Amino acid sequence: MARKIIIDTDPGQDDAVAILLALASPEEIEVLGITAVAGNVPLPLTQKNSRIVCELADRPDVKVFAGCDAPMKRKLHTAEHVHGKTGLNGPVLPDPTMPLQDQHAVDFIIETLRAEPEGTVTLCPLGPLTNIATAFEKAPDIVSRVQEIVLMGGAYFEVGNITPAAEFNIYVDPEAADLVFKSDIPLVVMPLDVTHKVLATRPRIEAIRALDTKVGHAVAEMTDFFERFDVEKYGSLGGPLHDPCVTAYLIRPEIFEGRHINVEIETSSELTLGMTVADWWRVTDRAPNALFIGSADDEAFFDLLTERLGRF
Ligand SMILES: [Ca+2]
Repeated sequence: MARKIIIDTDPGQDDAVAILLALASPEEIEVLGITAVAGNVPLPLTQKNSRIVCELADRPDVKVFAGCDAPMKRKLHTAEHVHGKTGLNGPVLPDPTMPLQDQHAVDFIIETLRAEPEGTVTLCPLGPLTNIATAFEKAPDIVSRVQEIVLMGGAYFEVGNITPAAEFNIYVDPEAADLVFKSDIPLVVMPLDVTHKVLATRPRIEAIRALDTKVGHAVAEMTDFFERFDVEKYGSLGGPLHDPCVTAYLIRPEIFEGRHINVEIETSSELTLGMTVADWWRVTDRAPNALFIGSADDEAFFDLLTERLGRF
């Protein structure tokens, strides 16, 4: 049976690929809705980009909701320097014609978790955790109803990409992340430690372009755009595909390996704000709260991604 999920997202080229991978995989994943949050770019763009991606997938029926436009307690930091001015720079895609839902994303999350049988809905945050934490704060009764949270965020060995100590999604709203990591919900975390091993190298991008479809060209152009920035920044062979690790995990968890450990979020230090303090070596007796992924079979990941994108 397909797993029911809500994708919480701030597209973002890699968010777009994660959404496409989910929508291409109905045997494993049923997308109940997409909730947009402010992150890589401001909310008016992330909700619009979410709809652009659904239309690219020929899925105007997917419900897209706009959520929080700023972190719980802080000013929004965005990442146009990575994703471009629109957040989806690279391909030229038409403005969406499908509607944005009237309901607030936070209320959709609450309503869905209350309506679906307990323990059957997985949350998939691909951006700052503001919508999720706000829903938990507003409706504490839904916390125990969540099956699992599979999220992209954090880093341990790769440390930080927005500050020397912090990964972007966690840094933008550390209070929200803290609330989620303390929720007692089973967590699967895709930190930079794994996403930096899943690189969109030139041959992999060309294999996707060679699908010679609307989606194949768009994804190749998105990863082209991403690659220019990341290759320069990290000196790597290609740009990391962060967010698709989340949806790939739902389809083929055996691609990934990690440790069940304690992970806590720094919320007060100015120097290390948003750091994911991961007890990888188990040097404390703090209780494990997350499956913290450290590696992936990157060949298997790109085989899966290319095969699924070829379905469009
Ligand atoms: Ca994202």
